[in-house]
Amino acid sequence: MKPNTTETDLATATERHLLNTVGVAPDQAGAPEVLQAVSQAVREQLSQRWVRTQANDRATKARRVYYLSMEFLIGRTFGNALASLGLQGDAAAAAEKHAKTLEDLAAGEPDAALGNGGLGRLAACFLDSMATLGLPSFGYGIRYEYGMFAQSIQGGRQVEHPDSWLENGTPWEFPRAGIGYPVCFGGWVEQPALPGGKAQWRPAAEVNAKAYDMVIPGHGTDKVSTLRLWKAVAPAHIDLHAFNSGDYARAAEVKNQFENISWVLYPNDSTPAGRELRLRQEYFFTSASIQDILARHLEEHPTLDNLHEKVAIHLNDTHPAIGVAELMRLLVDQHGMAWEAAWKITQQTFSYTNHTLMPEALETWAVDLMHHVLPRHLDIIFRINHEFLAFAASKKPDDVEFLRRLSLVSEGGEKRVRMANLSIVGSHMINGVSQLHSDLLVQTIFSDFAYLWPERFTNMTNGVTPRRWLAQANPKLSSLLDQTLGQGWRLNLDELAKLKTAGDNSSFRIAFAEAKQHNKSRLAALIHKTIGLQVDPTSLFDVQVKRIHEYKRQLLNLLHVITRYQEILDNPNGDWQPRTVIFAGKAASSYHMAKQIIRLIHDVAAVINNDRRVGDRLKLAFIPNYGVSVAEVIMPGAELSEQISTAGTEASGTGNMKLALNGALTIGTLDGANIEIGQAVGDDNIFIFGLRTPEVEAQRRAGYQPMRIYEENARLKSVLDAIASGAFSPDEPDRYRGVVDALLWGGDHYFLLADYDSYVSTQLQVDRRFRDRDAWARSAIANVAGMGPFSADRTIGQYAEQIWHVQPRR
Ligand code: 26V
Repeated sequence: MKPNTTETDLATATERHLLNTVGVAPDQAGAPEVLQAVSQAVREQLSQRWVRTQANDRATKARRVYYLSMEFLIGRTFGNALASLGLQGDAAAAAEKHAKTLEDLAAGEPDAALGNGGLGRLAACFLDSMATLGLPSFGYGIRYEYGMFAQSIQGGRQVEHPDSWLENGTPWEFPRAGIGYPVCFGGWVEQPALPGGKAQWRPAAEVNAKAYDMVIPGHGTDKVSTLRLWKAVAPAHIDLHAFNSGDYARAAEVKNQFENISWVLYPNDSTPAGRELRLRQEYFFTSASIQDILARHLEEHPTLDNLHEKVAIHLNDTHPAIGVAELMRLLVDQHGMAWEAAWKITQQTFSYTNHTLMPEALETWAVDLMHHVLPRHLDIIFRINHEFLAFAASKKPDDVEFLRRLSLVSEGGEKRVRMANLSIVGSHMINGVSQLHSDLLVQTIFSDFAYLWPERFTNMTNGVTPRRWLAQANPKLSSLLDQTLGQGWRLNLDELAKLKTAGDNSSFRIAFAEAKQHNKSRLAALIHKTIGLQVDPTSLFDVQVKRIHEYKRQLLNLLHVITRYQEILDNPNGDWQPRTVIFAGKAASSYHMAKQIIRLIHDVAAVINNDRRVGDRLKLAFIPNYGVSVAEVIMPGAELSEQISTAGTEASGTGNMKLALNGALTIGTLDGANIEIGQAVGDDNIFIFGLRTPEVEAQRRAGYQPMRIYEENARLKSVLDAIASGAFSPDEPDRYRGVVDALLWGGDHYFLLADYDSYVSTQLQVDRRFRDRDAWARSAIANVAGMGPFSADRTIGQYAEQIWHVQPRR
């Protein structure tokens, strides 16, 4: 929607900003300066929308939703902001004056990579949908100075580099000088002298949380939303003594002790980081956010008694779960509310999404640590637990094990606070992120809670924003869709269903295939630019891009690659369908096995890509530094989407949705959202293989024996023997012993060997389908046509209606 302001002439504004804001003579401006100036011109227009949106919400005293998340994986903002304002044409003209294209400019913007993977990117897609649906909403998080590390590959190994995305500032944030809150840590609690009296927290330290707002433009609307990020700042009075006495080093050290809270994103994914600093981060941003929420409420309402009627707070996983105790503390200790009333309000205010079933990823904090960092909150958690267990005991008298499992505090060894349990007890709604995942939550890890409160558990299948993942990332396909369907799909993705018959139209199929070919060439160019490998752009582009994790089974994919390699050598005159297998993804810096898998991919690639006997029939590429911007090039160029996690382990997946939306066919297990994708695109248009969740469970119980599979399967044996004997690491033959041993002797926890045969034979079906280019195009089109339900607009619409009870204002 084009803005109706007095200055739509972006070119004029750009020249003004070059001179007045950037400080450069317009004829001297290079791409970075022009990017800065255009961004400033765009920022002005967003700022005006922002002010209007906020004024409107204040005037109507709107009920608002607050999305609390440790991570927001935003990526770049420039292109998205232009699209939302309908200013791409004007911006291109402004850039043209300086002999630049929009692509030249956009490439200079660093990604805002304030997240690890799926959970963080989902939060960013949700912000886009909340703004677009016009929900009165805020995201709240941390303004990390350093986001997700940058990955380079040296000698086949991952090397991590700091991501200093703020080095040159960002035009998309607005520091809010007037908005800050104290956040306290440590100290002790003075218990009340008389029963019914008040506890007093005497903290040992205090840090300031300072607000920085990022503007989140909506599409097809004047509404914008806000992502408020907190930066930790040492209080001004801090150790003035050291400073005054000239001990600057000591003064700096003390300052750092406070400010390090918002320095760096924890680069772990799905593994508990039992570090005190992370607990401080969680409390820091949660406390600041809730203080801000209460302050806003009290500006519009005389009392906190109606908080739950005006405020919905969503916990994105358990990372902000301490908010349950913090809201209780603020209501009871600071605002003098009675405990019972405060608890009712708290439960009605919070809701919680779980994003993983992996037991090792469920957060717990040692009681001793919590006592040290947040003594008052620990007291509050104990009281919540006491009352909760009394309630639970009334439902199943005499079942001690039941109570033990429900308790917010685990006993047996070191006592720990279970943040998922706290989140459930403190929330009125709890959801998983795909139908399978939500069902498994209720049947497995949360079954005792579901017994108490079945009505609190629900499903909200994830979605992705079609603005970034189709309109922006794939202009070629988008313009074909515009010609065929009109432009409405951007705001109503269900319109893609109209493509269902388009697959029958041969000229549409040809145009569709041309768009894919264009995007494959773009991806091939990225591969060449980043790793110097030439790939055949007519080969089948087979893509697995996501965090590197054992449960996602990149290694299973690699076993297939090696199988194919060996078979090509055995049968050099066979009629092989040429393939390019593409990987990208980061491994947590401390995750040894994941890093070994990256190294193995590189070692295998070095052998295959240089084997003249193979030629173009098989190529293996690892694209370094996977992130949002790299994904925007990969997704449109993919033909086959690898979604091969062990059934029951991937909560949902969202890359699966982005790839299918861009016309890739999925090869996948019946896991996470793959199941719903299959239902939406039809069984003929997806390649499903492998064990199902109950079968995995049954084999685990019966005693799974990977060694037997190895002994009985010559093809598999030959692949594993090659890896184990150093065929891909001749300079160090034992390098991958550990990787193979984990499968053969370590129990193959993720059932790679069990699924191997089914996977390899399904890959042959993929080849066969691909050779019939017409049939492939029909299936690819059916995938795009079926993706309507996987818009984040659908997901957010459901959250708004069923959990948050906030009204869209579109
Ligand atoms: C845990 C931890 C533990 C401490 C260190 C930092 C850290 C960071 C993230 C996590 C939890 C990661 C959970 C996660 O990303 N789950 C993914 O969520 C996606 C969105 O719902 C979903 O599509 C993926 O299937 C799921 O793996």
